[in-house]
Amino acid sequence: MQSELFGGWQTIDCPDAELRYWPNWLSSNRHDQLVKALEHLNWDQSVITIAGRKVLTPRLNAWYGDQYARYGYSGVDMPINPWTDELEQLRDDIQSDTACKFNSVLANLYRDGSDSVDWHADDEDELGKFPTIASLSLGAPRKFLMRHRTRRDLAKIELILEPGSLLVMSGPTQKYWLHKIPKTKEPVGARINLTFRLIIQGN
Ligand SMILES: O=C(O)CCC(=O)C(=O)O
Ligand SMILES: [Mn+2]
Repeated sequence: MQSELFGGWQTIDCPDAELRYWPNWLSSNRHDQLVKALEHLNWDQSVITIAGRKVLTPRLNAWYGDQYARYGYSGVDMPINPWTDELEQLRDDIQSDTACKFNSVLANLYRDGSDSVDWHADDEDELGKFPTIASLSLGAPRKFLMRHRTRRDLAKIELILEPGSLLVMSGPTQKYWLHKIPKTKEPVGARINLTFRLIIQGN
């Protein structure tokens, strides 16, 4: 199912999607330094509205980027924090390895196995029709699931996102597929995920 592409990239063959995975994108030294630095991000637990009910998201998050890059989901308008040195350096490095441009990053902190993100696609209008999302994982490995929105004949895709790995979803992926990080009863430590995005309509 997976084949070497170039450099550290592996393509993940999958209809209606473009997926690239780079298992050890970060060296272990840089990974460990980043974990320490990212603890100090401006973490917040958003209240989202689902089916008219207000609930706390089962994870912490923080939004960083260019000042005009406004972003919202599920009724939350996320306040934007200016780039930190670490996040800006990561953005530059990811831009040069993916040949894609990003103006913002959504950081997620999964404190343990009871934190999660439910089925969704990163398909908000401000990301454009065919968004590229670059997703960097640090800390505990967690399962990442994908399912096609309409094709029941296609099996779910299951990846373990390893610390230091970079997953890039692009092309039609968000239009056709949903993804999630399920809760787990396994004793897992904290995980940080950074999803670099390009917000097209700033105001
Ligand atoms: O934590 C992850 O790997 C995925 C996060 C995610 O899907 C999101 O922030 O939109
Ligand atoms: Mn997502």
